[in-house]
Amino acid sequence: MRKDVVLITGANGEIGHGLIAHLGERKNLSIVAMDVQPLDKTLEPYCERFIQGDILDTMLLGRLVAEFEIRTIFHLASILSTKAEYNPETAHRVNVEGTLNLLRLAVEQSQWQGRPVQFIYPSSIAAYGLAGAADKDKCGKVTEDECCNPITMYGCNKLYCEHLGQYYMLHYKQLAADHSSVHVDFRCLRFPGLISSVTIPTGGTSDYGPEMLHHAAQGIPYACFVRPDTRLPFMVMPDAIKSLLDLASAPRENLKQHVYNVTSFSPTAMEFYNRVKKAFPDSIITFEPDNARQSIVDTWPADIDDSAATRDWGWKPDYDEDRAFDEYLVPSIKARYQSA
Ligand code: AKB
Repeated sequence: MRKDVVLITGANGEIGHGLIAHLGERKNLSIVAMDVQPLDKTLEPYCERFIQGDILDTMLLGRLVAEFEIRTIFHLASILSTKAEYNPETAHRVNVEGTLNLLRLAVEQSQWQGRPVQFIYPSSIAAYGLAGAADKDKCGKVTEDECCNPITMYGCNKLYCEHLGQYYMLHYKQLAADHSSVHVDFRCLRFPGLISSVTIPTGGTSDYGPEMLHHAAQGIPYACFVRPDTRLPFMVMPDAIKSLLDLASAPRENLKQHVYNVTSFSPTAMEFYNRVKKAFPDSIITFEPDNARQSIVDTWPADIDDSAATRDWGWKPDYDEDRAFDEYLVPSIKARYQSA
């Protein structure tokens, strides 16, 4: 008998870390986790199995079919926006071919099981591409269908994979006689910048928020790489996990679209700085904008419209800006570094 499991790729990443800890605490699911690096020790007790390997390794993914009945795939592994610009072709391979491999695994699993396999995919505000800072000021909240002209490799990859997921769900091998036997239940969230009290992201362009906070808490000086007036949407990790699980448990018939924006609050970098300074008055934070990274952030919207998620599956963040800082980020980050 093969075992019913949830597969989580990118296990050590920011979202993977939070999701595995959350699902693991519930104790009602068997988790198979994958990452290219050894699994973080704190996550080991939550996982039925950890597979250290690359999502580009199709032999490795093929072996999973023999052992497990994968009911849901949370495909979280990716190379983020700044890192992707240093080696765009490698990023394309990981972000696009890796996703393609996981979608094929989902198809194969659904055929073996005779039932749909859920594929939960985090996309990003990087899928947007506004014309620059002036356009950003004018645009206001953008819906899922507006301004999708990404200028980064990561953004292009995310936008394309949103479409790829829909292709696998609706049209995969559409000319084949048994076309209707394929059931990938693809569900996608477009995330804003994420902030966790446990992990620091690596290689993103919205990282100035979490980096500022984690540096300040450790008494390390920080040079913020965007201008003080730069505004971006953010969300704390508990809300990101909640949105993934709420979308996964929404009745399929309620979902009127495949990609949903979710967001929580939209501070400027200066407002973020003020929050951090209030919590850590001795911190040393300067603004030293990096023109190239600033230009990327200038193409990402200042706010996104998540009303479709509210309408279709009742999305509402638990943490507004006050609660995010006062009840989650500041107390847990203080506790984390004081005990370190
Ligand atoms: C990044 O900055 O690349 C990510 C994202 C916005 O998806 N945090």
